[in-house]
Amino acid sequence: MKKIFTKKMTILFASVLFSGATAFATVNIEANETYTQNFDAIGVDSTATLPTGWKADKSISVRTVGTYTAALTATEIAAGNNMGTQAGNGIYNFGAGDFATATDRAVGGLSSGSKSKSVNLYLKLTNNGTTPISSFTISYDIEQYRAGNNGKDGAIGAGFSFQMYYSDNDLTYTSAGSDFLTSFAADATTEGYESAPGDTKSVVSKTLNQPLAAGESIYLAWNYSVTSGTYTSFSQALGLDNVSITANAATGIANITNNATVVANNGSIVVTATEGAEIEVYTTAGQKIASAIATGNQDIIAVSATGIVIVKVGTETIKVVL
Ligand SMILES: [Ca+2]
Ligand SMILES: [Ca+2]
Repeated sequence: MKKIFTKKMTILFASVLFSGATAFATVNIEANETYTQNFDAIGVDSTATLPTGWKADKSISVRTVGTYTAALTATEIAAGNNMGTQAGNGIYNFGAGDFATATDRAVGGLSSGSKSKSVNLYLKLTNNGTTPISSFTISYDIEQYRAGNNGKDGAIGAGFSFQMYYSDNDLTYTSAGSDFLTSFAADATTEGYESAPGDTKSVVSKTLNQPLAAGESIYLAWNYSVTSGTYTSFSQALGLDNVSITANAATGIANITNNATVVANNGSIVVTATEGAEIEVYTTAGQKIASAIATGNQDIIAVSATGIVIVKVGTETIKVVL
């Protein structure tokens, strides 16, 4: 009798954990897989639920990323053709065409003079494979749903941009650089398009050089904000669409023990080993060029050498090609 009771309690506990799974929503990806997202499945509602693994937020600070954890799971407002000059600020569900019926959707933002100075779209990616991912090849479109002159007294302002960021802890976000910056020059007028989107700029097959160990997660954030300065009236409405992310397999990957892997990645050695294990990197001539103590997580060791190097983890060695 006692045993049966324990089993029931275990099942109950497991189902409670499972019902809370949406709180831990993520997009699973493994080496050599490609994930795509066109947002069309979110439908036409103003408050459309974002796809699994996606979140959004807004803030009153320009060019500022928040956190995936605290962000929202739905859009706030919808627009498409003929977006109004007085359209409200916030997190948008854009339709390419009539906002109430268009099947091609995108998500993004619109600033006002004092609110939604940043709108962020977040994606959590988890490596659910058994091998490390060395980097990501990423493509997406930024679509413009309203023109804006962004200028005081009719002058032409700075215009708006989307900048992609990344984070391995959802606390500190780092800009992914100019390859992932999409800027729109301010327009002559502030008005919607008869046929939206009025303009599209694409990021095509750019490399995000961030490795991701098996079982670990990386967070991406697309920040919509004014390109420079803090003046955000007469804003441009921009949305994100057609995201494609390929997880690149590591070259020179080696399982050197049951619980350690070594990967060469663009000038770095990426080691995942038991905490406390001694890591040493040697040239083929036997000169030690780097060393570290394993943290138990993914350790990235910068190496200036090219070609073959020898990596020693604990008592085992492996050759990798940089
Ligand atoms: Ca589109
Ligand atoms: Ca779409």
